[in-house]
Amino acid sequence: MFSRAFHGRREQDPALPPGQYLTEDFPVLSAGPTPPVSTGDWSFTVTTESGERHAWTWADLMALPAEEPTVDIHCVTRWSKFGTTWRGVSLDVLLEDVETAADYVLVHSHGGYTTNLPLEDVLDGKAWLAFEFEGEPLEPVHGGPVRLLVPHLYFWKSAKWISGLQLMHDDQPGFWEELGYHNYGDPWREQRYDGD
Ligand SMILES: Nc1nc2c(c(=O)[nH]1)N[C@H]1C(S)=C(S)[C@@H](COP(=O)(O)O)O[C@H]1N2
Ligand SMILES: [Mo]
Repeated sequence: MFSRAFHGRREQDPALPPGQYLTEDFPVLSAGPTPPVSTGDWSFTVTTESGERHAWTWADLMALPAEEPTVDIHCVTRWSKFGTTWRGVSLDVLLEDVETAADYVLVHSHGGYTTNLPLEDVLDGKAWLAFEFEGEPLEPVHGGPVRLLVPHLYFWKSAKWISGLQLMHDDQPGFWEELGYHNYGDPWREQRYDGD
């Protein structure tokens, strides 16, 4: 009975960032309609700060070595989901032969969505171009055929329907970052809004 006193206040799950709750669902959060993107006309373009372009088709992407990361995801609207399994190509693989001295990335999506990140946050095994979720092709509402997956930051950085990366010397805010969300978005430091 005495032990109740110690358990009266529920301990925060150490894997759950501050201010988040766990969900088993996979909510859909989109700032606009789902753009029609098919694998047949899919392409991914990296533009460097000097204007050089590198492009991949769906067949190019499929020919690259893929990984199956299992990661926790955290949305700024406070839901988190543990142990999601994806299949995708690491950005390390895609950027391997891209010569750049850029420090920042502006991610572009079909439909006009953008989000910004330091380049180092998409390197060293921290980001993927994901095309499967839990063993199935990624559904269009969740960004299919291909979305960015950057699980260590709030999920708005994981751009759905990704079309390209723009490498830049100077940082430039994306869609939500312009509207007052935090420029970096680390869920462990609860960087939800500008000034957090
Ligand atoms: N292109 C695009 N990517 C996007 C968004 C969007 O509106 N458009 N919403 C972001 C936000 S706020 C979140 S939380 C996640 C939601 O992904 P989901 O709908 O698969 O849960 O996608 C992110 N990527
Ligand atoms: Mo979000």
